[in-house]
Amino acid sequence: MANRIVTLDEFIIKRQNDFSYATGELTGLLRDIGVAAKIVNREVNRAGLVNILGIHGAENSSGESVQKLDMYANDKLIECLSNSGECCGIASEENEDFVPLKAVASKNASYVVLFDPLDGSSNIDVNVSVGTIFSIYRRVSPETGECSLEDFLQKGVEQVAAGYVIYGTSTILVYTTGNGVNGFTLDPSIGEFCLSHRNIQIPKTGQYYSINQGYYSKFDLEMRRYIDNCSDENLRLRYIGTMVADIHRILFQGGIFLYPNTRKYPNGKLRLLYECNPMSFIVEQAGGKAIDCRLKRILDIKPQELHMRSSIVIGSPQMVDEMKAFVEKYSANPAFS
Ligand code: P6P
Repeated sequence: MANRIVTLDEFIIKRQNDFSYATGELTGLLRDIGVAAKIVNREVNRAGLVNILGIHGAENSSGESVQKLDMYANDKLIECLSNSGECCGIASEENEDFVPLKAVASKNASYVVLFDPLDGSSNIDVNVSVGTIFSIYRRVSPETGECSLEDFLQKGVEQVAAGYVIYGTSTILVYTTGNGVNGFTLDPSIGEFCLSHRNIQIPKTGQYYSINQGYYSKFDLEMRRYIDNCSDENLRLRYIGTMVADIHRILFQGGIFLYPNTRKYPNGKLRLLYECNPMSFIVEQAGGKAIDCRLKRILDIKPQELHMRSSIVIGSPQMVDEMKAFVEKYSANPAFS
């Protein structure tokens, strides 16, 4: 039947054979993330009504003031993952260090989850889309004890699953376990994420480029020349200021998103572990590419610390290749010539 509803739970269970580890483990994790997303969605939608807007007063590990909704989303994700029994630890943009979780059952949990609980939080107060980004690894430390930092500092190629939720005109959860990318739209009338975008394939090229043009004078020469070229090619600039929303558009319509290194952020602003790696896994699984401004594949970067930043160029494969050719042609860096 063409229009039969397929819920996220049903889809995960049907596809758990794709997952090379013990069946059921990933199902539990993804289900719990889906529950957290529904709870966060409810509060994001109510944020304008309930007094949870405004600055929470705390600061996160990157020295940015934390909005109350950030903390709420963070707490809900930790709570839901603690219940799963499959997660032995989490790392979050909002937590300085990783947080070991005591497995609910006596079993020793096998996975760690990293997340940005509410990406684009500066947009919350002005009703612009925000998102949640998550990244799942199988632990590498002995399953008998607590998780350790090495479980979290794995290369992006080691991810077993990654996804995001975009809280926009509708709430959509997009995820991959390494066998393609699928999207689920939340139907509030039944409280279920329902399959809405099967086997997402990013267009090979596109008409959009997404970058904070305000930093133009602070980019390296080759980046400024590439941006000029985008303008010469009559590409359209779209920049929301929420990474999830900017890349979600590109995933469906084609294009390229760039957050290069600047003077303020010499290694780029976006965090490797819970922003760049999961978004890169998803985009690569949809047929796209993701590199940093030194032209290194994002998923091959060895993390040095939890909140490590990276520059990123991500999107349609032909456009990323064109940008790479530009850097190789115009960069003064001998490494590229
Ligand atoms: P800028 C949001 O704070 C965020 O982490 C990403 O979601 C977004 O792409 C970027 O920062 C926006 O940064 O410097 O353009 O405001």
